[in-house]
Amino acid sequence: MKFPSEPFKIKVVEPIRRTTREERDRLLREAGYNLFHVPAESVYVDLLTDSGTSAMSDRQWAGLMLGDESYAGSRNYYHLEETVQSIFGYKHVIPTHQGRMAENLLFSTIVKPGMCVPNNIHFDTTRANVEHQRAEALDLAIKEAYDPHCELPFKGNMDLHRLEETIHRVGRENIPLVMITITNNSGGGQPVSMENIRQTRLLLNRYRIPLFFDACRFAENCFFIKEREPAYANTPLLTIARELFSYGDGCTMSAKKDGLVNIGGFLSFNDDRWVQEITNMLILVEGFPTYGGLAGRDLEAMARGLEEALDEEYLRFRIGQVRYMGELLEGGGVPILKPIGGHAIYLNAKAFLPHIPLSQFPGQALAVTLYRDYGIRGVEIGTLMFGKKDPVTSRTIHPELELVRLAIPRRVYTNMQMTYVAESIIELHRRRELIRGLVLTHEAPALRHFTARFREFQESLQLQPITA
Ligand code: P61
Repeated sequence: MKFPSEPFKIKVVEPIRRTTREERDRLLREAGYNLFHVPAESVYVDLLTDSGTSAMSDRQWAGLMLGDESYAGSRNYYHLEETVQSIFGYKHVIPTHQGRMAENLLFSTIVKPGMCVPNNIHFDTTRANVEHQRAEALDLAIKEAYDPHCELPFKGNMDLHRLEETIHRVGRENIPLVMITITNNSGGGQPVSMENIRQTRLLLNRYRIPLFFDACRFAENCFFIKEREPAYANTPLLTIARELFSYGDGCTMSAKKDGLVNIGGFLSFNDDRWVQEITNMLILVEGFPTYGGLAGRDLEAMARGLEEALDEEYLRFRIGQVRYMGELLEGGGVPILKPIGGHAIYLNAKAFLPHIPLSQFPGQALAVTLYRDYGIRGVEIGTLMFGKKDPVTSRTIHPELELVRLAIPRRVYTNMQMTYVAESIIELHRRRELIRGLVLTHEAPALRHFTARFREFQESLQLQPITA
């Protein structure tokens, strides 16, 4: 079947309150047209993120009741440790409350000022944590990763040529580790091939540089390997995962994605030299090493979720559901980033709204209209999130892509709700010229997308936008 139906039935339901367009219009005005400030209760289909928004299984919920809340040596920690070792294969397992803490512990231990950390594309928290150590976070994905139309099976791959050039340019002693993000979130949820990972390992062996994975969406990446890399067509997903991680020295993990939990993460690695310093820091900022900022019950849910995430039937449905919505949109003529990735659909706002100049935030205008007209919440990934000020002219430097991400939570929405989303966007696309741009009225110096405020652009009110 092209689009497998749900491999689960629904045991508990969470009613969604329907709102009117008038109500959403008022909420938007109150929120300064910033969707982070709209109450989630007033959203019909919430595609803001796939992080921490998964529905847990009955097996995970049952696991919560087996939570051992002992301060030290909780049995749930041992279950997590055993599960992580069996999938990822690394010696040390350090639980954290979410992914960015794993990043912080790792980088604050091994990255020093002036160093350089290459990645295919850093996610924003990873970049921020590298830069916090006053090191350079360098993105080295293949150049096709930046072309929204180029269809490659493994568009998340590392550019090995540029990686080797970088090693020569900055010196191996200034590269404490190389990271690979699977799947590549900032590049559209695109997978990395086993072959590319193997070649990266071989290259790094020559320079004795450690390789780490940002493993948030590892199960989805493994499914793409099985689907697209012929040598793995008949390999069980767990075997694929074990081989993939065997090429690395460790990983950071936000279990809020492929751990199928609402909170949790970990850092795992082999090197005994780092464990003492990292554990000391963990105790300082998170807690004792057998709970790392989480309750025993959270550890149990995470252990069970990691096992479930590699279930092939689940993944076939999961990847199929994202593809289902993407293909409906494409069929309806809506411009989207290609190929369709593992966890989200990205609307190409520049092509959707060619009449709105970048200075009027077409991505944000599209996200706002989607919410106002249909109760659907996505997130702008474009000028608002990544636009930078030129330090000399103070003009905005626009990022290459202007996108609206529709991230699909795991096991939460039915295909009928996905159909609703696709049909709404197709309808909106037909009357796209009625959508107006936005004028920025307030911005914070850093991570401005969380707190920015806007007003709607009106021809009669040609006030200067503050970014101009
Ligand atoms: C997301 F706007 N992702 O995609 P933590 N690595 C990778 C991630 O995708 C990721 C983390 C590390 C989110 C949540 C999010 O400014 C933002 O458990 C590839 O969230 O700490 C998270 O994992 C960090 C969205 C996070 C944001 C920060 O929606």
